[in-house]
Amino acid sequence: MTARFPWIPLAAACALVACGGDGDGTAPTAPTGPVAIPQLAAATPAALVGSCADLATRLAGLANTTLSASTEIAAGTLSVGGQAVPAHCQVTGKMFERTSTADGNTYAIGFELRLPLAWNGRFFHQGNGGIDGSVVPATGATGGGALTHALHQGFAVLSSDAGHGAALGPFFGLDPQARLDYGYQAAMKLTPMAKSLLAGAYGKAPDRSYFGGCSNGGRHVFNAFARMPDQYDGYLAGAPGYNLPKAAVANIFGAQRYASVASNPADISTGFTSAERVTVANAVLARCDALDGATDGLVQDVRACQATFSLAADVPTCSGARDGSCLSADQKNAIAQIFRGATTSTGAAVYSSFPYDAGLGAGGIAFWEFTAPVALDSGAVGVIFAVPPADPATFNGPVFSLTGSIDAMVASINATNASFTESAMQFMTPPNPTQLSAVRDRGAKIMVYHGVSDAIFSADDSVAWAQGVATNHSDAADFARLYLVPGMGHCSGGPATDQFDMLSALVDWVERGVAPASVTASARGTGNAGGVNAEVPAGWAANRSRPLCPWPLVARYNGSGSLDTASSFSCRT
Ligand SMILES: [Ca+2]
Repeated sequence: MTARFPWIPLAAACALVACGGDGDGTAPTAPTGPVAIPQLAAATPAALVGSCADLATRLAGLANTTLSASTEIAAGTLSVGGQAVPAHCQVTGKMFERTSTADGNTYAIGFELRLPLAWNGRFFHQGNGGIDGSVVPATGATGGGALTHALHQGFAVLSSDAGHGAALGPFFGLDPQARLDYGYQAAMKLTPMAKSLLAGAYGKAPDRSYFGGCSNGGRHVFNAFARMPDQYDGYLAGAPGYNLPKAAVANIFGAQRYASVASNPADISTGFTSAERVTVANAVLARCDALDGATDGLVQDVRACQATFSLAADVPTCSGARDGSCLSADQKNAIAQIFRGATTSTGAAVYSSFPYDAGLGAGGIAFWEFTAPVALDSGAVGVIFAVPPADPATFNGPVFSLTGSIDAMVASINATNASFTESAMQFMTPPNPTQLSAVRDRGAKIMVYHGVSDAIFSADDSVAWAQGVATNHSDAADFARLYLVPGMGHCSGGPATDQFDMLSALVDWVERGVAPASVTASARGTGNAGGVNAEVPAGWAANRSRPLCPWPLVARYNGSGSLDTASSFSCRT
């Protein structure tokens, strides 16, 4: 096989991150740690049994399931990230169709499975983003500017709407069961169905099963390893919103702070303009870029940067009118509160701090900071998470977000009543996500990635998770690793090397014992076949590469070699 990891000094990398393999794809060694972690066998290929067209009829007996169609999709009909999708069988259906006694609407868990005619023996459960509600094509895109995707690699891929359609928007939250399905129950109902369907389609159940997704999809991944650790062998979570209700309230808190300093009250983005965000990003770079040994537009040493950078001291304070090159004292106060982390009126933390990073000027930031709080977080908090839900007849998202009480919102996401027996913080979040003995002891592995410039789910919250896992498990690095992606926004984009194939690295770890000492990521500059990221800085090589390092290691410059090449950097403390 082709080595997919850059050459790095593994002795250094292994000082803090115990390595279960040599990192170059050959000669895996036995994992280390307090307990003997079993090595799972590699999946083996199989071919679809019989024709695709009659599959839906042939497998009609699956419990609580209606299969509506099975259709062969020719190779090249679909393309994802510049990669033609191989020939496969698309099976569509729904589970647990019902009429709600709460709102009278019809609900079901809509899904599709895409089954490669030439199967690699693996199942990939695709967690989708946002508030779900759509059966996103089951191609198994895994966040970042992926080099390939699971279907391309031969996985059978499942995608679902998590139990509600898109037509209702957030108002599915009026139905208690729809909330639970969105939170975690749809994934738990789909998992055995999908495995049974694959067994019928291929003549054997999947040898290995994976769960992957970014954002809300990453949240689904966290719920999967916390709630059904016996069902999956590998978990790939990007930008995991594993405290999603808290993050949504925190984002509304941010909107209220921006509104307080907006020059145009009708447009909260005027509280922190594009030019001002670039000014702050440049100030972060001026203070932090070189901390990793290379002045290259990337802040790799995230932790040192947070200890070094000061919004108050390192960004000019406007002496007169705001012109984009400075922040007013009030702006500094408001923005610093957001980065320190939203609080209630009594100073209690709502969610997480956010790290200062070089991607603050990117376009995605504006969407998450100024549009999402009124367009998305309002409905999520008010209708899907709150107990009781807001009255749809009078609910107004912008008014809710810009004038609502943060304290009341925090209370509402923790509330229950006779109809809604689980609070949002219960149904949306993984129970005990840092207690992972069940995952470890069966030989399963977890890989998490998070853009440091993500403005909606904080990389700091993922670091908190990794710290918690390390606290609970002295051998944490043998089964769970977090990779920060400097400069990257929410799942992709920003001034970053955001193209990587973490799924192949995960398979190598799960099935071959090759621990991912680093994962090579590339920029998607001009000419990138999988789609160009317009935010790659002009001074970078179009295909600049970097090692993504397992936290707490940092990609540091070796002192010589091209600043555009991963081999010039090593994962070190
Ligand atoms: Ca740097």
